Amino acid sequence: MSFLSGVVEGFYGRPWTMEQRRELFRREQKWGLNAYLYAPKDDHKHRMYWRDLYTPQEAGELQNLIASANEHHVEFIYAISPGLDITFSNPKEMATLKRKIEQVWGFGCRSFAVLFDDIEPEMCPADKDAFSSLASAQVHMTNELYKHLRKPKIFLFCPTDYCETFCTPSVAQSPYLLTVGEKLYPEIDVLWTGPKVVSKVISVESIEEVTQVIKRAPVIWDNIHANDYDPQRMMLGPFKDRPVELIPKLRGMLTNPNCEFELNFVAIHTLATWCQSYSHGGNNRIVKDYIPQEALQLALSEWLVEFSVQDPLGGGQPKRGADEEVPMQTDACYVPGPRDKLLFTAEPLTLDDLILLSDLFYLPYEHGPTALKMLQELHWLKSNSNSVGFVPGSSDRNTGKDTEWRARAEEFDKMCEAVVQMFNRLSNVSNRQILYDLYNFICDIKSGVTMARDFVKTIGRQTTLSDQQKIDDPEPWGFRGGVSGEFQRMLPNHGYKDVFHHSFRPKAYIIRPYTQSDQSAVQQISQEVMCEETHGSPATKGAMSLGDR
Ligand code: GDL
Repeated sequence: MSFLSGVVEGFYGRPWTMEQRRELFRREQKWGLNAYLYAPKDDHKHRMYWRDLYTPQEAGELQNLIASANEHHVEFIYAISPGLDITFSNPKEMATLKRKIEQVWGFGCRSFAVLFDDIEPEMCPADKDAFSSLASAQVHMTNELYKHLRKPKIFLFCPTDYCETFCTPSVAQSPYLLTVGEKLYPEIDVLWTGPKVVSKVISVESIEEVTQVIKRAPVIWDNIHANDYDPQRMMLGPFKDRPVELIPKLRGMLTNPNCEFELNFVAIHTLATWCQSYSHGGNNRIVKDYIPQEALQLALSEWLVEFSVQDPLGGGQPKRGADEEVPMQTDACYVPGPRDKLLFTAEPLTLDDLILLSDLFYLPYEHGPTALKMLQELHWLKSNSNSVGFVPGSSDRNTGKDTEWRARAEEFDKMCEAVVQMFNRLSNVSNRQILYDLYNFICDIKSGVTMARDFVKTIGRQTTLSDQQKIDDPEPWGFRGGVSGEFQRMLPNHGYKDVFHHSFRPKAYIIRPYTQSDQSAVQQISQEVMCEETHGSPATKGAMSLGDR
């Protein structure tokens, strides 16, 4: 198999079900992908209790799963992660590892991986005596297993230093990677996540560099669509910022996507489009343009169809064949009278809804265009709040600026309304499997947007007394995130990036005397401060006196 393409189930959290994995294989085959790396961090027998053999029931399930992968021409690669507690120098440990892998071999699996990601790099005293470094110990054990299995065609190794940021002092000079390059059998492939754990961009040059060191083309384990590190995010943007020219320089590309199975339609579909952009036609290589926005559009159009499928995986409401009798329901033939309430009818989900959804939950380092626009507008409305007569007596009141502010506030409100409508249509879709995977995220964004919307109304003085009461004494969804949320709010500018970018970097200021021309800027700052302190409620009096002072 020349280029491995597909999915690694390698995230933390609830592993996918067998039925979801079978569905994954169907999709992979349909979209031309060929590999699946089984590495769910929280499958006990993959990592924490790697020594334990599978029970007969588990064995049966895995055997069926592997058969299903074969039927769909998807290479099933079983990964084991013994690194948390293995003693490399103890022969019993090697025997245990072999026995475990032999069991999986017995299930019909012929491709394997040994993973050493996310472990302590410290060796125990016994290993320190036996090996010159952690890399030597890991490589020794991996080579041994590879030989024992009579050199499987596909055998992967995930180093502990699996991305550039983990390498000291650099990729080119990393003793760890140099050992891997020197000592790991050349037929064993090496996994690599790129410059970072979650890489924004993976450039051709960066791959050429690591290839030199590890002496083979890596298989990318791509975390671009992973969401196990942030419960408020899912990644619905397109596979991007990995140039198609990478393909001939790689041994494979596997994506480790969102924990929620149904949220990966876009991630996997766009990866497949990316893979198809490069193919070998006889002696010629064919490189098609890969345009992420187009790939996304294609994926979303196909995903839209899935939303109207009735309960594909058999959960939720019972599945009904066309010839099955519909159970009698008391309200099944209820027809409202002329003066009765109309029956609820669900509006169908639209492609625009899905585009908006993807924009709101795009990629780790990037928001989609509409989300960006909403953030920019909110920022503008907040920064120009003095244009709406916020400061009594301000000369801006009812001027062109005031009109512009109100027009933009109205536009912002419409964008917020579109999010609420999207939520309503999503919550009515037939495919409850997708909905349930989406639910927490769409609830969260709806609350976030509603709060922003209320805030803008407050600045525009469009709040009623009851709105004001809600702001003064909010329900718990007015201050979300629990203790973690509190921590975030207490940090400068609410986040890690800003803590390091703003607080600890020296800055140069020019100090000069105050002049008359500074007045409006000073008043604006004082308003913003007061606004923040009162969580958005107009504190005009205080702001006035502070600004004036
Ligand atoms: C990681 C883990 C992976 C996890 C991902 C995103 C690798 C090789 N390992 O470091 O299990 O899902 O980050 O949180 O990527």
